[in-house]
Amino acid sequence: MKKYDFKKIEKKWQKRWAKKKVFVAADKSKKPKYYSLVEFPYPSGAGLHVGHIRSYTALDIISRKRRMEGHTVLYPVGWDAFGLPTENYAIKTGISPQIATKKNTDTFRRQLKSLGFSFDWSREINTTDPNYYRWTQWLFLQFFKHGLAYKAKAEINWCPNCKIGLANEEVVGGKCERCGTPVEKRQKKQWMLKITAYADKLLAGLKGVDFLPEIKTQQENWIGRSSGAEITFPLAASSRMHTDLSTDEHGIKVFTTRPDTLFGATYLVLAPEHPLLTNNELRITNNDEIKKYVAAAKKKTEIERGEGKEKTGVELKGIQALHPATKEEMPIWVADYVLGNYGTGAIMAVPQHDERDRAFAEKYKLPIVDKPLVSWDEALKISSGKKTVTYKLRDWVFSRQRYWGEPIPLLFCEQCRKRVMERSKVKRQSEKVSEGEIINPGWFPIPEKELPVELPKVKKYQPTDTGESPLSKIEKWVNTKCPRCKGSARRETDTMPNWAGSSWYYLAYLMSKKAFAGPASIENWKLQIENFRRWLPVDWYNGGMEHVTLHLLYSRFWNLFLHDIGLVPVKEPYKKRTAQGTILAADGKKMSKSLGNVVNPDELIKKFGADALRLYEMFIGPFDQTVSWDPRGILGTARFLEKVWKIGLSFNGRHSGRSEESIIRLLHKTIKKVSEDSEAMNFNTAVSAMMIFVNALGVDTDKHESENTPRINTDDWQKFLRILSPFAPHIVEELNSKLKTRKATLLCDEEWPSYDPKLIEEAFAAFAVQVNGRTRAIVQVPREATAAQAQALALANPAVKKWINAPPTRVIYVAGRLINFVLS
Ligand code: ANZ
Ligand code: ZN
Repeated sequence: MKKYDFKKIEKKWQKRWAKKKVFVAADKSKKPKYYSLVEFPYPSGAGLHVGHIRSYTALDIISRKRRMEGHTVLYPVGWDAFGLPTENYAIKTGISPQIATKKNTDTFRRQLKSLGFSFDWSREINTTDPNYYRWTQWLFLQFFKHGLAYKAKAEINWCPNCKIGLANEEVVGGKCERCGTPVEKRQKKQWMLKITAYADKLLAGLKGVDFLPEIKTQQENWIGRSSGAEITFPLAASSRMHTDLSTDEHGIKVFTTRPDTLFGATYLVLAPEHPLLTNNELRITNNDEIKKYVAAAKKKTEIERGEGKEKTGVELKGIQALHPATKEEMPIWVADYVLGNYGTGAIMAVPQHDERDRAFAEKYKLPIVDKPLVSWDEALKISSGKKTVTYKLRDWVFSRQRYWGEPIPLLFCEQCRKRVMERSKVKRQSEKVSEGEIINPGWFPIPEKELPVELPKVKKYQPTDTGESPLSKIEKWVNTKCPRCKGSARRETDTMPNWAGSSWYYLAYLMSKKAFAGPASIENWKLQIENFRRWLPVDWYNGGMEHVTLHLLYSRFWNLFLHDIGLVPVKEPYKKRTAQGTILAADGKKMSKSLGNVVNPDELIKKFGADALRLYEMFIGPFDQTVSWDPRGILGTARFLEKVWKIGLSFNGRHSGRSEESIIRLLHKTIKKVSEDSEAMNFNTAVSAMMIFVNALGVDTDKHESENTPRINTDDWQKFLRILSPFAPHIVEELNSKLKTRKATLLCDEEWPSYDPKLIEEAFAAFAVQVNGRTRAIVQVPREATAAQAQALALANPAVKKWINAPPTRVIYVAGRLINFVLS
């Protein structure tokens, strides 16, 4: 018998699919469209991870199934290639990120191709390709022009030893990942994207999409909308140096979600960042103590402050606030559990109702009172407060002082800054000045026709000592001409964060090759809208749970904005979003190079074949759960494929008779199960249903094929191959091509089989048979049996018979379930 030579078979069919362009998605087709999307990989030096394969196989199964169901399917892939590891590698080795990226993407591409995924490779993209980032830059400029990009001071993580700004993931336990020096917070002017302007739209959009419930919850919590009220507590007159200032001016505004607890408020707490602390109009007498406390608080992270075990604080001596209702004096404290960038940066403390306030009051012996609640209306009338809404969501810091990112396509002109400032006072006037230029005086977009602003070659990838990006050292690149006054200007040297390119990649896949490589302009973009209309929204998007608060939110934000300015036809880019669970190493730890527990897919493919690996990754456990890799697990799926191979070879066009009745029933049951389980992402149970089916065919793999009597005919067997095909696409193509009775078509082009619901019903029904209400036996009765026939069968059962010592006076009969013989 011919051996199952997966190496040859898999290569052969991968070549044939590519040659026939079966997975190239036609923009124009009468069939309904289906857009499947997986998070495109970051091409790291480590190569493809088994986690990638889990996600990509899952949507490959869906995509292949959809094709068989009659859709034109788009399942694209590309490279999210800007990012830290490549940059750090360049800093260490001097090898340019461009060269490292080319090498890594070549490896990834080879690996993905060896798995037989039905990707449309003709649409491959790479975020570091200047053609790609020309558009990333152009899209950024749309945000800028509409006033949604602004430069402001933001906190960065600063390593005083390496003298560079660190990304959050490079800070481990408060220390620099490379050198272990404690990281400091520094204020630096950064470009920000105003995602907070879209907080409500991002929330509202969740109502109409089919995201996993936990994904919706995480997005909602991240946005963190709280409705409450702002209440002003005036300062006691004695607090002020100059009594002529109005009370309002020096009142403390707090944000509360519980205005009804107003009467229980006994003291106020300010965040260390609160401006009142540095107001020298006030008679604060312990300024030194406060300064010390504030300095210490600034070293802590927001998380340490919020979740710190022991709350600390310092009282502001010499000043008092007044309760707006009782006019009683209230102490004012500064404490770092109150955050400067949330609400108003000040709270009214209600130890009676709030646990944190109670703990703090007990520690510092502050008054705790027991007061009734009042209605919101009443509270708001007393304090003339107003209802407000706050969000946890912060604007998105959109610049980094690093090399390996998209240059931010702006320049600064000092001469023009003054002109813009004047013009914004006189309200815009005739010369066209965009919103972005007004809120960022002196900053101008690089003219569209000069895009992309390409990354210049540098000698050193290390950020400068001052924390500026290495680009700032290339004077020739930095110095440019102002497009307005033609005077000298300087380019922005910050680059975009890792998240930029992935914010719109689902659109990039849809752009025509010509437009993609062409100039960035509104005209060129608008030519793409027909394609956007054809393919959007993405029908099914699968990715990691770790990306649902950042990437998923960011890309929804970009899309909502682009929709608002008429550049995309849909509000929400993704109709459905699911997530796969993590695959841990066999030891239950995260797979990592340093622990030496990483599974190498190349080796597995070499030893067992891509089909066995794909199947194992689906069989490993429930798709949404964390699972541990079992090194022996793949043996099981490999053995299953050997059986399939053996049965498949036994068909020489000879089984044209009827399949065995029980096999037909099981086949239809299996079709139903695989269809439904795949849609519910229960791939593991779909695989096990197919294993059960193959076992039922009862092939003894030790016997020669001619010794096994076939119990299934060719057509039914081919139906089975069709449902297996999205899971193990290569072996089924080979076996299908051997079915001599059929014309040589590709199996992946065939129809997804349907099942006959009548054949799925169980042939027998299990009746509980009772005598005088006590169950004596469970009896299998054919479904087609009449009531009389069923009763006869039940009476014939020895376990029942022995209790029947007289003719029953009455029989209670519940079809398909119960027969009760009542004897009197
Ligand atoms: C009085 C009160 C009484 C409060 C009570 C809560 C319970 P969320 O739901 O997260 O929005 N708060 C306001 N600003 C804060 C800040 N900058 N840092 C830390 N805490 C702050 O929480 C809103 C509540 O958190 C607000 O309502 C305020 O405490 C506190 F029984 O006011 B509350
Ligand atoms: Zn100028």
